[in-house]
Amino acid sequence: MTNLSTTAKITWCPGCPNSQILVAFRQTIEGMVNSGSLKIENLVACAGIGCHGKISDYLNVNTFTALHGRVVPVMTGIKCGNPNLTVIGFSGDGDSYDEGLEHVIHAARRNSDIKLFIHDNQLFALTTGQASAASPKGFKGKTTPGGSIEEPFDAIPVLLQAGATFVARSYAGDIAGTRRVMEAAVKHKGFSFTEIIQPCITFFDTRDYFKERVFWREGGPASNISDAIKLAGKEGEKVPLGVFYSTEKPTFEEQTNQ
Ligand SMILES: Cc1ncc(C[n+]2csc(CCOP(=O)(O)OP(=O)(O)O)c2C)c(N)n1
Repeated sequence: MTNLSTTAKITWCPGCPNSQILVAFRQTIEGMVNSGSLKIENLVACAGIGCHGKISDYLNVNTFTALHGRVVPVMTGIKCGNPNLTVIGFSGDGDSYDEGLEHVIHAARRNSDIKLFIHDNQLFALTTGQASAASPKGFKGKTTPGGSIEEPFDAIPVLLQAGATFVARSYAGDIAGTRRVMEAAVKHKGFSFTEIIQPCITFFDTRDYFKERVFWREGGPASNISDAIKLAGKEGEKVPLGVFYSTEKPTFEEQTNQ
């Protein structure tokens, strides 16, 4: 039986939902390996810089920790170099919506066959609580003591418009649900984008806020982008979870091998 645990000491804050993402991912991969749908030696888990990036220390698989905001080009390079690999990346809202947004959009546009998981805690956690592009308007942090004056970036509609062929949202506190979404994201052929709501219990504890508002959308993914954007849209105070869009298109790497 495959076991993805390592002996590295977990240095996330006790109770951090990053640990729940780690458990969901380990269970997803262990299940896929044990059922024969994935070979562990064919998996590469990449990570960006931030609290989320520590996940690479806690996974007994091939890993690569990229520069801040540069997890997607590293993943693309790995996949081009060896298209037989399953390439997964963990990133933060700071890492992928501030520093590295251009890479994410172009990977979606190319339908690069890589799987990106965003740990969305709506701020820069590792650097102790500055506002990120995902922080809500009014967010008070180290760089916005009077409250952020900016509207938050809503990634899912942008990624759908850019060409992502799989788009989903999950909530770290629901390990079983996150595991379901992760398995679908990993099995998807093409660019998969999954935003995982991951409250930062130290600098912006939104656990109670989200616990009351998240819900799993019934039914399957939408068959077109405008319906997918509607499915993913927040309805008043409610935050939908699930796979909003999933479609097949030729991948970037299939075409680079011409
Ligand atoms: C080029 C560069 N700029 C800035 C930093 C400093 N830095 C390290 S982590 C981080 C924020 C990470 O935020 P996020 O990606 O949301 O990850 P989290 O810590 O919230 O998981 C920043 C700005 C850096 N390491 N490299």
